[in-house]
Amino acid sequence: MRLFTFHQSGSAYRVRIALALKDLEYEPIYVAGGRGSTDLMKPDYLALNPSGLIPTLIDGDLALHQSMAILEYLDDAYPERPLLPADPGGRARVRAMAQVIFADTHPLTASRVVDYLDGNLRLEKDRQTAWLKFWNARGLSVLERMLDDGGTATYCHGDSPTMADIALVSQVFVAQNVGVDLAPLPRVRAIYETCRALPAFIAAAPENQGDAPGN
Ligand SMILES: N[C@@H](CCC(=O)N[C@@H](CS)C(=O)NCC(=O)O)C(=O)O
Repeated sequence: MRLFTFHQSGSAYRVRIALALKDLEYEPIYVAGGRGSTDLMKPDYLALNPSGLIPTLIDGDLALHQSMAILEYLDDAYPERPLLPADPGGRARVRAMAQVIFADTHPLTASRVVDYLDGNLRLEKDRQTAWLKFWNARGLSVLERMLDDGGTATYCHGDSPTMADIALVSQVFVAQNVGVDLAPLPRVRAIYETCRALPAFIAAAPENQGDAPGN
């Protein structure tokens, strides 16, 4: 497999964690992502990923994009060490937590949104930061409430990491980058610390990628 990735991309981080949890080997292809990047709009890349976003996973003849779809694909194609629980209720709970981050939170904090606030709407820097802090904190506080419903144990759902933990860790990374105060989110913080100590999460961590500064 090959993964188009950028160390600072929260969405690529999700896929790196899933691949590492499943012990699947891949070749990273480092793409300059983030604000001002033009690599993602080149025709060759758009043919693989029509959104022009990171990540894209190549598995054989398949070019897969959208991180949630990639996580679901990996679980279907490589079912060992599942990212979803077996029971329908548990699967729905984990998917709901993942969607709070993937659908309701991350899109509002993506670099292209900030580019628009900055370049098109000319919003001052401190207001851009306020926007980022607000949506990050709001999404993570929804997760904090969901973690209080009795289904949580060592991880977001039970005693092995799932898609929900992948979502939580990837968004805490984004939130920390913009200085969100995590003090009011004790459950989120505890699960983040537990996950970050696991070998798969260490291997996938932004600072441990080949394109991270100093590597
Ligand atoms: N919904 C997409 C979001 C992907 C996404 O926003 N990727 C960001 C990096 S985290 C990106 O490529 N940013 C470059 C840009 O916005 O131009 C997914 O889950 O894969």
